[in-house]
Amino acid sequence: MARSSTRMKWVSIFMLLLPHLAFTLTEDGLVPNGDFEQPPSNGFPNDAMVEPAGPTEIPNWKTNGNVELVESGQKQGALILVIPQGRHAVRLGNEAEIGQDLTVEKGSIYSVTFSAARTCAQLESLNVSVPPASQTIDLQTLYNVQGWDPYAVAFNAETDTIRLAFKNPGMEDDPTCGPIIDNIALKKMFTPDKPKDNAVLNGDFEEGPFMFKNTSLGVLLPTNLDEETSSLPGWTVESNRAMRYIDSDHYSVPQGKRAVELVSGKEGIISQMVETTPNKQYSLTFLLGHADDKCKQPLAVMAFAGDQAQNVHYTPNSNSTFQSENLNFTAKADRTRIAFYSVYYNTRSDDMTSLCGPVIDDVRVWFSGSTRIGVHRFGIAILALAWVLL
Ligand SMILES: [Ca+2]
Repeated sequence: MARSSTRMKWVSIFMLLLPHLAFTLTEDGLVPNGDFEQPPSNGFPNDAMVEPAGPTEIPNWKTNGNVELVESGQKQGALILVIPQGRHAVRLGNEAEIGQDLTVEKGSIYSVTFSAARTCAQLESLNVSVPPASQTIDLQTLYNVQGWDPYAVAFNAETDTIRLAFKNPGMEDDPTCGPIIDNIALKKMFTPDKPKDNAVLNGDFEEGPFMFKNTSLGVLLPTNLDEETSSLPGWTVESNRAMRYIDSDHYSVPQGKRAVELVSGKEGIISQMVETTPNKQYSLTFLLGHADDKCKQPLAVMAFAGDQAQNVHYTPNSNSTFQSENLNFTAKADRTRIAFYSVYYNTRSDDMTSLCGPVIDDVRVWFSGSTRIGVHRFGIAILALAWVLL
């Protein structure tokens, strides 16, 4: 009784604290006018009664070059422009740039989520920068049939005020053939503590980039060669092609609310360097499943741990959307690389175009020796207990 009332007291203290926690968390999300739905002082270009004299100003943003507010239904030649969210977005012409100054916490890692769509250029790319960091995202690969995708890139805030900028580095014959961007959000990354009995950091993928609740396309994670600056703390996307970060609101996720879908075949490698003790035996365990996104089977991953590699096929099972896998290895050094890629290039069976693949989650690396002793001891304890009870 006393214990339950103490628990109630703690629960009520926690409930009292909740609104304050939520207040701090509201910092994560859309940047000011990050969805470009805020009307310019002279109205949206298509609503204007008279042709505007100069380029339209975009509230909260500074622009450079041919930046245009575009609207859903708007055409470019025979092509209807893709607007990722709401009614408006911006299109960046040749070498055009859009940027915004933001106040952040110096020394923290931030991840920026944004949606991008291609228009008419063949080799479209987008440069995302927070000086001195800068990354060019390849928009050439269409990951899904809707024509746009959310992406996330991370950076380290070296100052309290940063300039977040998006630039089209292209030089096309048609200067308006540039990418469309929309839905720009920022999230301060938090690095989870290293679990006691697991050498993998963020092995359950629960900490990751900002995701919009109403967006069902997941978030693509392009290459991040620097493991310290990752939208997925602990993990590195080593390859040219992206991973898809998925949520349980829109996909099947084996554990918790988030997981990673390997959508780029052998060209999409995700890895982590984990701390190990040389000559000790370890187990790499993980959950392998499907995302419930009509992905055409077979699904399989190649799992690596040090010098061990194993090809694992997903076996469809009507009772579960995932299965548990294990790979044993002996550590050769004090750091061991674990990595995964998809063996096949999969597409959705309904549109035959959207990229998909196997899902991995709950990745763990542990001493296989010590675990066995633990299970053994537990067995003895059960036997002893049974003997006492009898
Ligand atoms: Ca998870």
